[in-house]
Parts: sequence; C-alpha cells; structure tokens
Amino acid sequence: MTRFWSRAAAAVLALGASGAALAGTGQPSPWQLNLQTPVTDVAQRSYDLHNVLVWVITAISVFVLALLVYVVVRFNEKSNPVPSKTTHHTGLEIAWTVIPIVILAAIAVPSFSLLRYQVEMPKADITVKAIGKQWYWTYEYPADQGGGFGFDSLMLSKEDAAKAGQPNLLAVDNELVLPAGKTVAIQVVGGDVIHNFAVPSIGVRMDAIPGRLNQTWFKTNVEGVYYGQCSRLCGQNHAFMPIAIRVVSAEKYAAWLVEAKKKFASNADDTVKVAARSTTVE
Ligand SMILES: [Cu+2]
Repeated sequence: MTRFWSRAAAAVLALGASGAALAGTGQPSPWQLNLQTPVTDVAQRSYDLHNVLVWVITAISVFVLALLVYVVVRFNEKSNPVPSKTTHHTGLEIAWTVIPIVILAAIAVPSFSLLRYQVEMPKADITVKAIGKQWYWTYEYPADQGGGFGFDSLMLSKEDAAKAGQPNLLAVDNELVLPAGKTVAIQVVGGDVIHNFAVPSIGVRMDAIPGRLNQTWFKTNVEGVYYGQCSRLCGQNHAFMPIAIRVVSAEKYAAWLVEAKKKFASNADDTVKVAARSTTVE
C-alpha cells in the first residue's frame, strides 16, 4: 500500500512537471494520466475538447458538493429547528432548468463541429481495408495504388514481443504500414462478428460490422508505431487482436510496398478462398 502511495505521489509530481510526460505515444505508459499523445488533428481536437470538459465537470461537481455541504451545515435539525414550508420558487426553478441547458448547448457546439470534422472524409491519397476477424485483423491494399495484396495481422506471443522489443499484447507479426503526410482512408468491415478498429493516438475508432462497409480516415506527419485494440466485445480472444499501424516516410513506404507485394503475393488466392468458404457457411 505504501508503494502505491509513493508511486501515486511520483505520478502527480511528474504530471506537475510536464502534463504530457505520462501519456504514451502510440501505446499506454505505466501510471499514465490523461489520453495517449495525439498525432493527428482529429486526436488533438478530441484531446483538447476532453480537457475542456474535465474542467466543466470539475466545476459542476465542486459547485454541487458546496451546495450539499452548505445544506448539511446550515439546515440540519440543530441549527435550523423550525424548517421553512416553502415548496416552490419560480425564479429558482427557471434557473436550474435554464443554466444546465446553456451549459449543454455550449458543449454541443465544439462537440458537433469535431464530430463533423471526424465524419466528413477528405479526399484520400491511399485507401486500405481492415477486416476484423475472430481474433485477428486482415489488411488489404488495393491494386491501383501499388498494392494488390492482403495479409493477416496476428498478435505476437509474450516471448516474441519481448524478443522484438515491442509491447506485450499490442505487438503483431504484420503491421499495417502507411506513409506519413498522406490522407489515409480506412475501410472497416467485420468478417464474422462485430469488431471495432480503434487506435487512440491517431484518434480513430470505427465499428467493423459484417456486411456493412464503414469508413474512417487519418493523416499524420509524425512517423512512429501506433497501437490499438479491438474495442467491441467480440468473443473469447477479444483482448488478443491488437492493431499496429507503422507510419513511415513516403520513400520507406514505397520500398515496403515492393517488398510486401512479393512477400504476400501468395496470399491473394487464400483471401479469395477464405471469403468463398465463409459465404458457403452462411
Ligand atoms: Cu474483435
């Protein structure tokens, strides 16, 4: 327990020193407070709105707590032996209806504008498809963009992740490699049940529903590896189908495409076969 409190104190001190110190980029960090470091506009705007809302919530909670304390102290049986018989107060009732409405309306304005920014797809430079399956992801790169291949992305075992120097439960064998500085459209669909494609640092969270093609997008100039997880309870191994997006320079991406095309060339047939098989089952 002492260890807990000393760690907590260290966390608070570190937070005081630098607000972002405890937030991991692309992955959570021990004793993290707040969200993961945002690397896209959408994630940054979500982060900022979240921070504003925390202050709004705190102010409301403190105000309500102060009212409660005041009532307990001022109107308990001892200090107020003869209670007032007042049952209605028009002015007060209007105030406690109108003030919350104003607060909610004020929150709705930035909230809806962010939602619109997230939902409205800009023209995409690159499109990839992410298919959620029990319990891994399949990624497909369209042929007209130098791709024409697909591959499965499975979680690494604890030993393999340690060997690769990557985080346990987040590292995968085949990462979703994408270029920095380009608008990437991600088509998201479920291969069997409902999954969810969610990566905190890039601000993406989209349901993968069988038979329905959802779309989301991101653009970042920051190269790095951004981890995410399936975020819709999808069955026994729901917790073990992580997402890893590696954002690299345009040159590295072009080189990777050439290599991946060779490496995953034989997969093209497999993908078709698997799809055909699942159609027959249905
Ligand atoms: Cu899932």
